[in-house]
Amino acid sequence: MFKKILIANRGEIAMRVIRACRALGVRSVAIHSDVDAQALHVRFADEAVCVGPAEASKSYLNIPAIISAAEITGADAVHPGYGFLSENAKFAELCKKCRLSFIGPTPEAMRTWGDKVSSRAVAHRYGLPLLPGTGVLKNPDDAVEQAKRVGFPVILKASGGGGGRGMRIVREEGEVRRAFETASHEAMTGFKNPDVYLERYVEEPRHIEFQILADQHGQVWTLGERECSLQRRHQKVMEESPSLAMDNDKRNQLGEVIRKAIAETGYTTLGTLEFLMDERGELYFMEMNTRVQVEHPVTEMVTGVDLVENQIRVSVGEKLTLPDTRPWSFRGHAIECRVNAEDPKTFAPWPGRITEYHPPGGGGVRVDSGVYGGWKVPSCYDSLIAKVIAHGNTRHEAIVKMRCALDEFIIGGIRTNIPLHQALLADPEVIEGRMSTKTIERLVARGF
Ligand code: MV4
Repeated sequence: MFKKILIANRGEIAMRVIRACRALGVRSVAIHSDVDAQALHVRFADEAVCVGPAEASKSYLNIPAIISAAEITGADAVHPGYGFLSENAKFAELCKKCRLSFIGPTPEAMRTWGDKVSSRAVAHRYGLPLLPGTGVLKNPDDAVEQAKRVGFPVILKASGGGGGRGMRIVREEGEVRRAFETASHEAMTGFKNPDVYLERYVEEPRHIEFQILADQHGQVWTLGERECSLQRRHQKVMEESPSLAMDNDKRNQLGEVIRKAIAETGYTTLGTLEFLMDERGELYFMEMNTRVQVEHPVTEMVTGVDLVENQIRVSVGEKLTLPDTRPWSFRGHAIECRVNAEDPKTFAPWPGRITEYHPPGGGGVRVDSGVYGGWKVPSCYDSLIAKVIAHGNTRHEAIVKMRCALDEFIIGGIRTNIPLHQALLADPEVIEGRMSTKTIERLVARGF
């Protein structure tokens, strides 16, 4: 096992990794920026190193400072969390060169899956279902020809994009050229990679993702799916597992295709395969995330598998072991609400001092948080301050528990989106499990 892990992140995910370190008997090193000197993860880690000023590009993204911090403290591994450097293949490579284990897949795997055109090609090779689409578009003429072949509407996507950035919907032939030009330009300036491809566009899809965990001995676990359709502007708001849109046959069938693909490519550690579901219930592979995700706890709650602890174990080279004497199974239903420091109606960020803080509790309620009463939420980072996860035997039980938990959650001094969550948990679309990527938009338009 590693002796000491440096956590190249902040907030709730840094706390989550510190807890996994404790469970494994590994020492932890926090890094932080100037404004985060009093942050919770700094107080909880065994050691902490300041890596720069508030601006993320000078601290949490400051590769030389982070590697130096690892060397100074004698860490033997780096956990990148999510966001920041978690999908930066150069950083993973540099860690390796400095004899630090990067807790994640190999830099090569990060490159292959990080580039959307190459990940589509790999997915195709291993039989994952794809929407009709293309490789890299050569020029405007090529774009027009391919769009006609695929059929309108189509969506242009940047190969170096992801998570909804750099996309453009095109509904008719006359719009293709211009869309191609702007998309390539944006891709070049935004991702330093002009490559653009296109796919058939699905109106109002569901977003369903599969969690996998793979060791270095060829074992791959598929840990079911998460329903992530409740989003606003590509930011997920509420997630759950399992998805009401899935059944056992579908789950097992796709799970097996995924398991084989991951095993055959030699991919290791945690991964999430993102799918779109169309109105007919068909699933199509979109992209793969090569890191731990914000919403991983809902999978942990229904499988009983500690994903972060296992991510660390497989990074050392340990074999995956069953969490029980029998194979793991899915138990009940889990929901996660992302609590953000923001105005619940306008979504404007609402940083500031937390004057009062009382997190909910009770059986089946979990809170992963990176804040405490008296601390000032800085304005320069993501507004996520806590995640509330509720687990029940049934979906209804999980919903009731979540409503109670949110009612109990006292956060004074700042605004949060808890009222939005309460409105969602009272919305027929959500209660009946008919939600899509437009549910929140509709709720906001009605002025909940
Ligand atoms: C799409 C799509 C419709 N058709 N691709 C957004 C995130 C990125 N991973 C993929 N995204 C989309 N890709 C095709 N061919 C619609 C979206 C999309 C979306 C997907 C999931 C959740 C919310 C979304 C909101 C807008 C667009």
